[in-house]
Amino acid sequence: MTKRIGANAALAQLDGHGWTASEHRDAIAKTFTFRDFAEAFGFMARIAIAAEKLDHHPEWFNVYNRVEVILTTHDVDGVSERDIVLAKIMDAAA
Ligand code: H2B
Repeated sequence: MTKRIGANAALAQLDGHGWTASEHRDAIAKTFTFRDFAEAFGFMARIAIAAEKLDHHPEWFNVYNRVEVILTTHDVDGVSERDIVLAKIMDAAA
């Protein structure tokens, strides 16, 4: 069973690395910037495969070399350990 831990508890485990708490909902956010679209989309392709394996999916928005990510767990309507796992995979892949 996935437990809601909240954005602040998650941020404490992601110390630094540019993650912030979303303002209007229990979620964490980060903007990744790459050299160009090919690198941004390559990142998204790698993360898409990891997300499928985890059955945990990001909300994201891409413009050219920028990928804005929001992580939250829909099943618990807030941030869970699953978001920390995906955030760390994203940081390692970027
Ligand atoms: N992704 C995210 N971010 N939160 C969820 O609660 C979630 C998910 N649930 N991916 C999964 C899929 C669920 O809908 C399926 C049915 O397992």
